Amino acid sequence: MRVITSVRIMQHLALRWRRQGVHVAFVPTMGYLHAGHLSLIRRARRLARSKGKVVVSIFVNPTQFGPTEDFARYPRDFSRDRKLCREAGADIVFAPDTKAIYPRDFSTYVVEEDLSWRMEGESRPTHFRGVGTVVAKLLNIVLPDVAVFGAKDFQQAMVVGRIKRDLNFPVKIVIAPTIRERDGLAMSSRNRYLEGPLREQALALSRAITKARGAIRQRTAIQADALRSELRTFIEQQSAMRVDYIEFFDPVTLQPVHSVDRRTHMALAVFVGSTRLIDNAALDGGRP
Ligand code: PAJ
Repeated sequence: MRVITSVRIMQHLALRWRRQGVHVAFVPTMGYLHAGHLSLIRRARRLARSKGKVVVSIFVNPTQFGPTEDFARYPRDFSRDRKLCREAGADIVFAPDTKAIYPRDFSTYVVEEDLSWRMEGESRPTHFRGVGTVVAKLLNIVLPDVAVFGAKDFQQAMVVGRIKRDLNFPVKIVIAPTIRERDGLAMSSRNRYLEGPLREQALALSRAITKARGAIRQRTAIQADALRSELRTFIEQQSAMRVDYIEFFDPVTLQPVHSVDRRTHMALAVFVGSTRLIDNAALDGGRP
């Protein structure tokens, strides 16, 4: 496995692979890897097949963090990440520094204008502009045939899929399932912020999904507002928890629904102390 930090070297290698017909599978990440990321890398390994190449990028992208968010303290551990990438079957770790991706007079952004407004986009107004821009850049540098994203960030995966279609990126977008801890907590690099009793309280996110599933199993359709306030009360029983949003929506259009049923998708964002966690699931699924 090779580590590349130069944009030019990475793109030259990608162009050479393209000329040679080498199949490339790509997993973009911000590092501090956990089992969720590793499942994406293993999926990419299978997609690339034995003769193909797997590229993992590690880049904490400043443009997707708001001014009051955790960019500076976002966890980083490059030597551990590098080892994990090798073990999971990566061929290349692409780890550029900020200057390589954003030169001083950088002034071009990719803004998706339909799926981005609600949920994460409403709470984090410049977030998807940063994600769209860096993902577009990474796709142009790595030139993959397929890129793997996690369902953990469902809205992000949908926004990326729309950008790919709208801007004709010649790449296939694959969405891989959310990997969870044994007790249901969705894996996240931010879980490391959860100290003491906060770790236990954070279970309220996945439990809220389980509760919503239970509710629709008992009744055929439920008013979204009623279910939302029931779940908000349930979550905020925990002293350190504050709900940012709970949304029920159509999984294709991301349009909110008034009446929740088995076809509905649920997403939520909750502050656990000062850490903001997100989770989501289809309401007709098994254990979240
Ligand atoms: P990051 O949060 O590091 O996540 C990288 C990829 O791993 C994303 O596709 C995310 O959905 C996926 N992922 C995270 N936790 C997961 C879990 N528990 N199960 C399955 N997949 C999981 O998402 C980003 O970085 C950035 O926004 C990025 C796309 C790299 C652009 O900067």
